[in-house]
Amino acid sequence: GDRQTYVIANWKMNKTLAETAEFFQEINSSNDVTVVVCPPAQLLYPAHLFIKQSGKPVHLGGQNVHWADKGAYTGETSTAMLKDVGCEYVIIGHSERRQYASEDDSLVNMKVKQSLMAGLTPIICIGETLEQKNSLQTEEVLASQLFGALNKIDSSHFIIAYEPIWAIGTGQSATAELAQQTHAYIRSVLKQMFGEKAESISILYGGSANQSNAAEYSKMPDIEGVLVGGASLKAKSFDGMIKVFA
Ligand code: G2H
Repeated sequence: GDRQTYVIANWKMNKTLAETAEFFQEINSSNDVTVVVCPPAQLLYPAHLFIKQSGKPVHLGGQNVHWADKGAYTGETSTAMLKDVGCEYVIIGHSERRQYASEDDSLVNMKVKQSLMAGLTPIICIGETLEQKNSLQTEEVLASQLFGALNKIDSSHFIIAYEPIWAIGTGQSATAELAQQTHAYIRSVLKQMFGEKAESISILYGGSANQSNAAEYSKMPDIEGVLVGGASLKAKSFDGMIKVFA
């Protein structure tokens, strides 16, 4: 189809400057899939330089962003700052930010709006907890996260990452069949909101995705790539996943 495919690294709070340099020397990347690396904020600019130096087709993204243009927000990073150091993408509403930084859907919505205005592509994370899954609330939770995150947004220039919280960093990845079924549901909600434009929105799977399970996800009609944490830290395993989707 005409949906873009992505393999995206979310390094979370990992890596030194030296490890960052090494990573971009080692990865191979590919022109057949959009590869995005999201390092911690402090490593964005050196990462940008390492990517340029390498000549490899790798794009850069932030892991978080603030909703305001600028001002008295100690410790925060603006969309303009991300763009200034070479970012084209930004992860918004990751479950770890929802959990540890109390981000809710309305804050996610403000960040998505701000990012779209700045010309950054938001990678919007949604996903249910184990408790919600077990009480059969998955669809309800995802629909409310989508309506919340995308409230009063016309542009469909964003990426959705479905990251079931029970699968994050646990090794308990969702089966490709379950992920496909959930992605199809997510697309049906996006259709309610965006009509036919929803057909071209990429929906990525995240949650213990790795070199061995990537192939199964890649075969599914509504899975346009992966958002990868643990398995993105080693250039070799991240490369393996790029190859699967390329
Ligand atoms: C989900 C994912 C990347 P991991 O958080 O965003 O991490 O692949 O380690 O489960």
